[in-house]
Amino acid sequence: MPPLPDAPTCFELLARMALIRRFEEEAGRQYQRAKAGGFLHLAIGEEATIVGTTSVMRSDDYLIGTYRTHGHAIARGTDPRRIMAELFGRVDGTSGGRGGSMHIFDAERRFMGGYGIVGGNLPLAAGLALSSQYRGEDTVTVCMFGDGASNTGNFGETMNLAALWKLPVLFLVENNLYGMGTAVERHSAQTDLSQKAEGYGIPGRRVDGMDVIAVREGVAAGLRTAREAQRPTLLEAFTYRFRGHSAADPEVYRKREEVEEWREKDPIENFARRCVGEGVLGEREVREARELAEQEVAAAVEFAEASPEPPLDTMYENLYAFTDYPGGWYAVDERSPEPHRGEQEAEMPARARELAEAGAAYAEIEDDGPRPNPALQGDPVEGHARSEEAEEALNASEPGAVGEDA
Ligand SMILES: Cc1ncc(C[n+]2csc(CCOP(=O)(O)OP(=O)(O)O)c2C)c(N)n1
Ligand SMILES: [Mg+2]
Repeated sequence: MPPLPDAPTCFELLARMALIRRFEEEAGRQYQRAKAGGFLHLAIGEEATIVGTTSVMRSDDYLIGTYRTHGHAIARGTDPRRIMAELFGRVDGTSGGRGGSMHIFDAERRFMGGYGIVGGNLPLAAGLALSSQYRGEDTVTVCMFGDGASNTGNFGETMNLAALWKLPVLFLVENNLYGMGTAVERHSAQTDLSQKAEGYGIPGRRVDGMDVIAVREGVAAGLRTAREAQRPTLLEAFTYRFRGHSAADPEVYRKREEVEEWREKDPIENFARRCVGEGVLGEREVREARELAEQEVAAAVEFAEASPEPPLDTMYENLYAFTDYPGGWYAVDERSPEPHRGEQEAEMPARARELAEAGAAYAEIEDDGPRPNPALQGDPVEGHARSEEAEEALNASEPGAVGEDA
């Protein structure tokens, strides 16, 4: 068992885990009171994996997570008051109240979110690490994701590029044994998740994710490899969420005894006990850590309650794709330097619809020649008139049903 660090570090680890625990208990309560909206995923039980990781990161390193990341933001130093305000949908929230629980973000502390798409943060992590490499900085990206995310295509694609480009990134799979209600043995052919990137040349290790000190050691080693040798690693932390997947989870997929067994491994209780047992902290300090957490969370709720809702007329602010010209370019037609005509949706919505409908209409009929070319305006392909069936099908197709049959 790795030795305990000095007393101030132990106190900080304990206080941070206690704060996350208390914050999330309260977030769950506020959700039941309908003060917090949207979805709510709690990481109660996973605090050692979170705090162990961030405690050895540099303040200029990047962290990117999933939709279960209130704790990750708190561990990175984000003001809990602003996180609670985000859950409440208030202007003082970390995303101005527009993102909610799944989209906590704090660029200043290099906590890069907060993503609802399982595995969606992996390629972004590679991008962050690439930016460090590109700019010649020695910052490292830590990417945390779930066991379920290790089955996504994004996982393999990201491992490949990270290994190929020697990116300074540490992948940390928070293996809490379930992806929603599906146990690891039922969702992953390879249940030793630390081995899942070996085929890409990325070495893996396993750590006890319920032991904050073990996590620190594992993460510190991965950070060194990334920072000094520019090599990615994969760390698998065994952990467990004591609560359901989200606030609305009847938990029929696991037994009460299993949860009880894991509760015995409570990362906060056990760490506090060890610190006291080894004489590094006193009972008084343990109490103090809990009291501080209590006060900070009470202040967070008060702050969130007092923060106003965003004015309705700001509803469309900060939207990435809301302009007078929403139609992006989907591709570049290499045959001409001009943008592909069929792709300028905003300029010719009627034409775009017509083309889409034509595509749908042609889908059902025998192919007796070249299809219309969406790149060309006017009639379909030169010299090739629509067949009668196509014309009929086109006339019968409902306007507005664009793309639905395609
Ligand atoms: C691409 C995608 N597929 C499915 C979902 C629905 N979904 C949300 S959470 C989840 C389970 C993910 O499990 P895991 O990666 O182990 O993370 P955990 O919730 O255990 O932290 C699924 C399937 C989603 N959000 N995104
Ligand atoms: Mg999981």
